Amino acid sequence: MMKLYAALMLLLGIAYSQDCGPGWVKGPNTNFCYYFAQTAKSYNDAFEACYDMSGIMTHVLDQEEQDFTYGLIKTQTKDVWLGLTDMDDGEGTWRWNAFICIEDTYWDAGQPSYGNGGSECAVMKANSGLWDDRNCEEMYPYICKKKLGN
Ligand SMILES: [Ca+2]
Repeated sequence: MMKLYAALMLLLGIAYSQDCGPGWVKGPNTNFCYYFAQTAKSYNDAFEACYDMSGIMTHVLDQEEQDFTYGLIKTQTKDVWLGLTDMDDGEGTWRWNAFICIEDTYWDAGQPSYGNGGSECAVMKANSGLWDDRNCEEMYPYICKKKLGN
């Protein structure tokens, strides 16, 4: 009976991991999958790349997702784009790129600073997990998010 149970769990596990697709990992909410893309791109190019993979640039809605996202990148040296920008609704009105209103925020001290000629896109810092606004043309790795089954 135990063997049957183990085999069943293994099969289910395989089925679930296949649902996210190669390179994607499940998040704390197992209805969502995340992809850490290590190739540095501008914000807009990263946006396109996520879209091409049936996802969007990731958003961080709560502490659980913040911790999970930082866990994906904390062994890295480069900061990573989040899908967070104020380029659409005007300076200082930050919004997740899926038109989701921003609620919990994890800005680093003194951020957003609106430096470098208008920093309208946000990264998660590899050394702390905190957020910083940067020039959207700068090149960083990025994280995509998609619904399981997409
Ligand atoms: Ca900044």
